[in-house]
Parts: sequence; structure tokens; C-alpha cells
Amino acid sequence: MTFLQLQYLDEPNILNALRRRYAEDKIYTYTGDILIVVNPWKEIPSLYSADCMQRYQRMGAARLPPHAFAMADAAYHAMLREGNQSVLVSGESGSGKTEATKHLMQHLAGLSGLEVQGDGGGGSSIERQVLGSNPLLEAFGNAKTIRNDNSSRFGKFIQLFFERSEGKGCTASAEDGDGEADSRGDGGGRESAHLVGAAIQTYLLEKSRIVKIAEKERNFHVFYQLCAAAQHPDAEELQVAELGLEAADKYVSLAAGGAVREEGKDDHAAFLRTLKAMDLVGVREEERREMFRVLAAILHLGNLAFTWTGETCELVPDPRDPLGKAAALLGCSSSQLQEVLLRRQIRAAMETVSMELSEEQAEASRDAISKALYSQLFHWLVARVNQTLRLHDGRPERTDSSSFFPPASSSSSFSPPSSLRIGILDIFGFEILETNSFEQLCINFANERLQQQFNHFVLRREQEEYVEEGIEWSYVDFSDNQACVELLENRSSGIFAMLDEEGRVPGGSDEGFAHKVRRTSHAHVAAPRLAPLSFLVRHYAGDVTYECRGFLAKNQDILGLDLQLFLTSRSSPFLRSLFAGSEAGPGDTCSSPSPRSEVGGQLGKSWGRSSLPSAAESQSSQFKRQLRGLCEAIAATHPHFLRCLNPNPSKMPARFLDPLVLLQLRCGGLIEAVRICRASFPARLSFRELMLRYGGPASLRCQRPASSSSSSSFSPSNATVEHVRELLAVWGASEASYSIGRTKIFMRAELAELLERERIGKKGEREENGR
Ligand code: AD9
Ligand code: MG
Repeated sequence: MTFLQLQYLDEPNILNALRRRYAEDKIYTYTGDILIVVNPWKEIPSLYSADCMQRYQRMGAARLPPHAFAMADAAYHAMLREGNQSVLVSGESGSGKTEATKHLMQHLAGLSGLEVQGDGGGGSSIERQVLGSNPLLEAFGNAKTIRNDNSSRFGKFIQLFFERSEGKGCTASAEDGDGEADSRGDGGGRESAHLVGAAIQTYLLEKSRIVKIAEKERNFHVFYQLCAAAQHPDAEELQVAELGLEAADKYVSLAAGGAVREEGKDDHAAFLRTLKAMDLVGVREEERREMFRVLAAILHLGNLAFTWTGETCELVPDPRDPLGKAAALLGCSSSQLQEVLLRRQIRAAMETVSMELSEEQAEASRDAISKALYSQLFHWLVARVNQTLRLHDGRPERTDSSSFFPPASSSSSFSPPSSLRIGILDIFGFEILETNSFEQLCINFANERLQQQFNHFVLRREQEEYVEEGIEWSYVDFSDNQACVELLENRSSGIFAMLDEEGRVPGGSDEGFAHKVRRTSHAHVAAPRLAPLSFLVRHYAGDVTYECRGFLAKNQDILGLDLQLFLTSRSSPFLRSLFAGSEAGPGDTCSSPSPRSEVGGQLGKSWGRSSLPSAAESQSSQFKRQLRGLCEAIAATHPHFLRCLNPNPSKMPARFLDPLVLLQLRCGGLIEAVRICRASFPARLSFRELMLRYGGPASLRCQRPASSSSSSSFSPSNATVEHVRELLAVWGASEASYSIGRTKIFMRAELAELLERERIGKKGEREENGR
């Protein structure tokens, strides 16, 4: 059952339907073209078995219950018919976006390569590599939060590139082994395409997590995995013994949230999976070792503590010698590292003066180094994965096996000239935390923009098309979030513009910024009376109060010149490759390891690069630009929407909290979407398409009644309204089941299904007669 079959489309009915289905493990439900999934918070193996996937590959989306596989299938076939597609997965944190994305990718890889399972059990090289990128990026970009034990702390847009392969593919047989008729209705699946590459664009890695984690949360998974591996008897074999690491609870940056150990989680086993994924995407052994050295250095740095003696700031002595260990891993002496942490060089006209730092400043230097190292490492890894996925034969490009990727001239942008593509967007979900900072503002802004896309495509464009085509239609109103997007994004008066401006004026401060926003007169902003350093934004998904402390520094994200020089002049070639292109001067940004524009040529450097001198653009400006590029790229495709709902905040199976689900349905515009879909004509075809598909020689020749309009000069290209009416009458369509516009015919779901059934029936008859 889908929502469309509900008699009354009020909120309680929709909610009841979802709840009933959820209780029976039917977690997927369609509303028109939108697929809703309610997170089961438990494994449902039968839903994702190889058998189940094959059934969807064989039979297609139309005849089987709603599923992520069905949506992937629909996108794949729409790609073959109409060109580029995208699937936009959205929902709040913990609602199941990343899992859904993996199911979509799994199915698409399966359609291309067949028999691909999990993170790479079969299929050809490129399919396994594409799937292998998931566990790898999750190890480095995901972390346990209070909402989700595997929360994505970055956004991801992955584009899968396909090339047509005539006569090849999984849909080619009209009948399968168990005698189940192929009912795809795509002409027996003569057309298919295979995966030839992929490109991943990432957004907004939450690098502040490296130095600060909230209560009950963890740092990025890979750190715990590495510590577990270093403690394991096979540490030597895994080449992690040399890092001088102890158990995770010995590191301030891992233990601060009080959740080092996670029940049921085997960090060592996870480490082995990460290694396997690295192998799969072609990370070389020496690169891997260097990556681990950087991670270990970050952990040792995090254990450095400072104290103010009254005159100077000094390092707190520690018998485990984190300073020496970090210095060795970074390729410098302890005194060099100490110097850069405790003193700042002020360069005047003729001389350089050394200035003692305060305790807070020294801590800030330490944290800035750690964050810069990690974000560069993450972006290096993404570029590395892209380098592998871009090549048709799946082998990474190597120019010189002794140098580290990427070589100075490489660029990770890739777009095969003749390919078709499906983009899948898995962006961090909307967040309302106890304390909401700059990161939450950016995350929520991204969600606001995506909601706008949804409103545009599903709620507005659908209705506008009826008006354009002259179809009788009573407009369904919906709450437009344009005003809130403007509040944040407007180039001169938006909140991000205010933040940039405050950063530019001499003496600008977080207080000054808070004051400016609080003075703004706008329906979507308010000034909480009891918290003068905060402001409240009324987002589409709820009110969020943002605490302004640290906003300016995070937005500017300036790494002091001393720290830049320190990081870019390390003797380690790997470290130099991480920061390649970061030196001021001729180091052109094209040679940077950060993932370059993958999307319509619009995206610039990725998040985290502005800490380097060649980029003066603020973090929020970069992010806004990235999002604009993303939205333009999506607008050039046919979008599919997958909405994820979280039924309870306690990550528990079988717990469906009505108010929570209702809130998500309301906020996401889903109630309106259901109404529009129910009242609308979800299937539409141009007159020509209708004639070609349902008025084909066999059906028309045998069934079309003789009349003046069906003269011998008829051709589908010059079909008129009369031809359309006549054809539908032949098929027995009732007048209420369709509406004829200026250039298209709009059909209710029942009629579209009937036509398709009949067409397949006819095809079957013809095939039978032809045998
Ligand atoms: V966040 O915005 O990145 O914090 P997501 O991505 O929306 O969030 P995620 O996909 O990570 O959520 O799902 C959270 C957890 O819910 C998973 O780790 C699984 O334990 C659980 N989950 C989600 N979807 C499914 C599913 N289809 N089947 C089984 C699921 N478990
Ligand atoms: Mg996620």
C-alpha cells in the first residue's frame, strides 16, 4: 500500500499508515515518486539479501514493494531513457541517509556489474572500488554522536558514471531461471549501461571534532581503530607498532567524551576493514604508513598541556613524552615543535621578534596544527579515492612510484565525455544540539537549501507545469523556505555576509557579530533575551539557537604564518604532499590535493583549505559557493527524492514516536507532497511518447478503430489531441483518469499502470505468436 491509496489524506491517516507498516518491517513507503524510509534501528536481512536485490534487478521497480533498490532501479532506467539523474537523500541526523545511500550504490553497482555484495564481494574492479570507498570515507569522516553511532561528519555527493552497453546487463532476459516473467516493461532490457567511474565531492568536514568532542561522543572512528590495532598482537605485522600508541583512553582527544568503548563495537576488526578498503581503492602501503604517522602525531599533540608560570608559558612535563613522539612523527626535533607552539615570530621591517604566547594561545596553536593536519589528510584521501575511481580500468595512475600522490600536476576532476551519470547526495542531517555553533549553522543552511530544491521540484514545479499546460488544478499551498535561505545567504544582508563583514572590520568580534544579527528585523530571526551572545533562526525543520562564541575564528580559519611555515617545511615528502600548493607564491591551487570541482565546474576548493595562505575566502563563502555549484549540478538532472525519518531519538528498534515522526513529515513538506501526489496526475507523456509507447504498430493496427483522424498519413510525431483521445478510448480509459494539456497527456497512477500492464500483455502475446 502506498499513501496514494489512503482515502483520507490528513496527518493522522498518513501517520497511522506509516506506523502500521513500520510494525510489519515495511519501512519503505512511496508517496508519488518520493520514497520515504523509516529507520528500523535493527537489521532486516531479508530486505537486503542478494536474492532481494536480484529480484529488483530482474523485475524492476514498478511491480515490487517500495525499496531503495526500486528507487535506484528507477533512476538507472530513467538515465537510459532521459539522461542524467540524481537521488537526493535527506532527513535529520540518524534517520538513515548514509545507509540508504549505500543501498542505492549497491544496487546501481549490481545493475552494472551483477552479483556485487556488501563492500565488495564480487563484480568487476570499478564496482568494488566504488563500494569500497564507503567504509574508507566512513572511517575517516564518521564518528559517534548522541544521535547516531555512525554519524557522517561531512557531506558527500557521489557521481556514478555509466556508459551504454548494448546487449549487456542484467535485464536482458525476458524470463529468469525460476520462470518469473520479466515485467520491467522496458522492452526486455535491451538497453543497459555499465559503470565506468565515479567522482566524490565532499563538503564541510567537521574538523573541530579533532580537538573538541561533546559528552558521550567520540572522535573520528579511525583513531580508535588505530589504537586498537596498535594494542593488538598483530601490531608489528600491520605496521602500526612503530607509532608509539597506547590504548585509546590514554588520549585526551579520544577520551574527552567519556565514550571510548562502544558496546558491541570491535575497533580492531573495523581497522582490518579499513585496511581492506584502502587496498581496494589503491592506497599504497607506504602511503598508508604515512597516513598512520599523521594520525598518531595528532593523538600525541592532543596530549600536550601548557601552563603559565607567571612570565612564560611552558609545556607540562609528561613522562610519556608526547612532544618527542609527535615531533618524531612530524619529522622535526622536539625543540622545533616546542618553539612553534610556545612562541610567535613577529616580522617587523628589519628584524624578527619572538613573542611569548599565553596558555590559551599555545593551546590554540596546538589545535590549529592538529586540525590542519587532519583536514588535509582527509582531503588527500578523498583525492586519492577519486584518482582511482576516475580511471576506466580501475588502476590508479602512477607516474613515479617513489613519490606520493598526488603529483604536482595532477587534478582529481573527472568527467568522462560521453557518459551518463547518476549523482547521489548524502549530506549531514539537520542538527539541533544543546550548543549550536558555526558548524551547525552551515549544516542547517545546507539542509535549508536542499529543502528549497525539494519545494521547487516537488511542490512548486509540479503545480506550475499543470498551469502551463492548461490543466485544471487547485493550488496546494506549502510553506516556502525561500525567506530563511535569503536570511542566511543574501550577499549583502545575510547572516553569513554579516559574519564575513565583522571579520574584516578592525576590532571585529563575536559580540559584534551577535549584536548585528540580533538587530536584524526578519521573520525568521529572533534575539533570545537571556543569552546576549546568541541568535535564533526559525528553520524549516525547527527553531535553532546559535551560540556565537568562536564564530569569527571558525569562519576565518586562519592558520598563523608560523604554523603554515612549520607544516609546509617538514622534511617528510608525504607531509609536503599533503600541503602541496599551500606555500604562498607560485604554488598554484590547481596542483592541490584537495578534491577539485567535480560538479558542473562550479565547486572550488573544498572545506578546510582556507587555512592556507593562497585562499583568503572565508569558510562560509567557500561553503556557500560549493552549495550553489551543487544545486546547479542537481538542477541539470532529473531529481529523485528519498526522505529518511527517524522514529525515535534513542536508536531503539520497534519504537515509533508519533510526535517525532509527524514533526519530520511536516517540516519536510511531506504532508503537502502527499496531497499533491494524490490529487495529481503523476504520469505524464508528450503526445508523441504516448503514441510511440502505447499506440505501437501491433496494438494500433489491430485495435485502432477506423476514423477520419486515424488516416494513413498518421505518424506519432504529429499526433493531435484527437489521436490521443481516440487511443485512450481504445484502451478503455475513463475521462476522470487523465487530463490532456497543451503538449502532454497527464495520467493518474491507475491509468498509467493499466496501460503498462496491457502493453506488456500485448508484447507477451506477440512474442508468443512469434515463437
Ligand atoms: V547523520 O546525518 O550522518 O548523523 P544518517 O546518515 O541519516 O545520520 P545513518 O544512515 O548513519 O543515518 O543511520 C544511522 C543508523 O541507523 C545506522 O548506523 C544503522 O544502525 C541504522 N539504520 C539506518 N538505516 C537502516 C536500515 N535501512 N536498516 C537497518 C538502519 N538499520
Ligand atoms: Mg550519515
